[in-house]
Amino acid sequence: MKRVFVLLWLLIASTLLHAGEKPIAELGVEGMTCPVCVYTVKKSLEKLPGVSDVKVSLKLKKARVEFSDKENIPSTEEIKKVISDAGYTPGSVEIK
Ligand SMILES: [Cu+2]
Repeated sequence: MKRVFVLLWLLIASTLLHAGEKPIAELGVEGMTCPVCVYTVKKSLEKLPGVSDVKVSLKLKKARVEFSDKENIPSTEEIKKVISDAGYTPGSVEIK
């Protein structure tokens, strides 16, 4: 009986720990030269399904895309396509 409680507690604890965890994609973006480029890339990435937040750094040549749930993350190819369609060169995409 005690063991059941321990297992149940572990289950609840892990659910709570992962509740605030959102999937994130980090990618390189080459070719941005000014704040308008940053805005264009940001707006393009925001059109991907399930996106909850986008941050783009001109200095780091990187974009960070946060998704609202783990089930509907676009593929790295889809993410790269958005960047190239916007007129920029996508670098490697890392999904965390
Ligand atoms: Cu620009």
